[in-house]
Amino acid sequence: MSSSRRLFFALSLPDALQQQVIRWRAEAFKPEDGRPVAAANLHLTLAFLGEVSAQKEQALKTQAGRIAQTGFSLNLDDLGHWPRPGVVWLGSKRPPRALLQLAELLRSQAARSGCYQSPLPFHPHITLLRAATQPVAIPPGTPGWPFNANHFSLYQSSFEQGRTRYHELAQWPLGP
Ligand code: 2AM
Repeated sequence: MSSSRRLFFALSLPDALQQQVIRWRAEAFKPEDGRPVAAANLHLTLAFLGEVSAQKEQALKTQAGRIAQTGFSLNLDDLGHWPRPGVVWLGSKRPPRALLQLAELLRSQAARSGCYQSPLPFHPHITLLRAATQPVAIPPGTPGWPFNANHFSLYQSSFEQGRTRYHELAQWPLGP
């Protein structure tokens, strides 16, 4: 019997940017606003896959490897709060077309492989705080970090010793 894993495709944040974001976050929000996501867990999800069998995982990796997509730069200059899932997020006021195309491709490949895809429009974001279900004073802006994406990755999400951990399983380059 094959085991299944909880998987998603995402862009990871460079370590230096993770540190800049968490330093700024500590100043920008109050402890009661929500539970901060650990620096190493900051990422931008491209396609959430859910529980995936080993066989399906292999097929999704093969399809991901066929993607020929250029790299891109995005400016992390937008902030918002979704009270229902309790998420405070960092995003981009003008997400580049290449980012939207990459996510669309991964999401349609996932759907064709039988991974349920939300009908809600894709809104690229990096979750900063969770359990943010009460009103949050969102700061007027961010320092506007530029972020160059030159690869995308497949991650496994697991819950170990009371913590969510993301393990990178594979990565693929984004072209020049
Ligand atoms: P979130 O940060 O907005 O919660 C790993 O769990 C990643 O997959 C997170 O970035 C999370 O988005 C996203 N995710 C989790 N469950 C999801 C779902 N049912 N649909 C879409 N994305 C999901």
